[in-house]
Amino acid sequence: MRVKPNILISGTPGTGKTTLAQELANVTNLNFVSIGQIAKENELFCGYDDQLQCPILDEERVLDELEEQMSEGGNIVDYHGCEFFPQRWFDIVFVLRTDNTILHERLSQRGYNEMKLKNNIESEIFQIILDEARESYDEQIVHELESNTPENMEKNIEQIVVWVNQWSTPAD
Ligand code: DAT
Repeated sequence: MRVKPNILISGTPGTGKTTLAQELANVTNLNFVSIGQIAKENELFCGYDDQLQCPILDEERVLDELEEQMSEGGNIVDYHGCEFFPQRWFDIVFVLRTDNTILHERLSQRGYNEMKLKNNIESEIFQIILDEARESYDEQIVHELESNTPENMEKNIEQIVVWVNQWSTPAD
């Protein structure tokens, strides 16, 4: 049994996962776990996806790398996918959602080329990650969060902090 919860923050690139997860880690006593960063630091890749134009994660090695830390609890995991994690790892899953025009602007600013932009915007339109989350976890623990404005971000942080505090103090 974990004494602190594990949270998954997922969503299409640019929806605000890293911003939300880092801010949450600052205001709670949970660890920020960036899958991308861990993969980079430990070279946990096994190829390159030409269509999505990003390295392909060596999922098995990522899971091995994180198993012990996840079983201890107290982690906020940031990743633009969710189906390969074991269901037992997470107590709650948030999928951030952003309107197309806003997402387009954020990803253009990030310097994504036309094909990468198009693939990611389409992924958001077809709610690929939300569906993936609903298929991979108990629907009751999967929550869609709007992430268009700083006000959305603030409200999401507030709500998740309340949830974390309630989780840390189980009822009698
Ligand atoms: P991700 O980790 O999902 O790729 P990010 O946290 O890096 O996304 O955010 C991408 C950019 O968008 C970054 O400049 C911060 C901004 N942003 C994210 N969420 C936002 C929100 N709810 N309101 C305004 N700006 C936001």
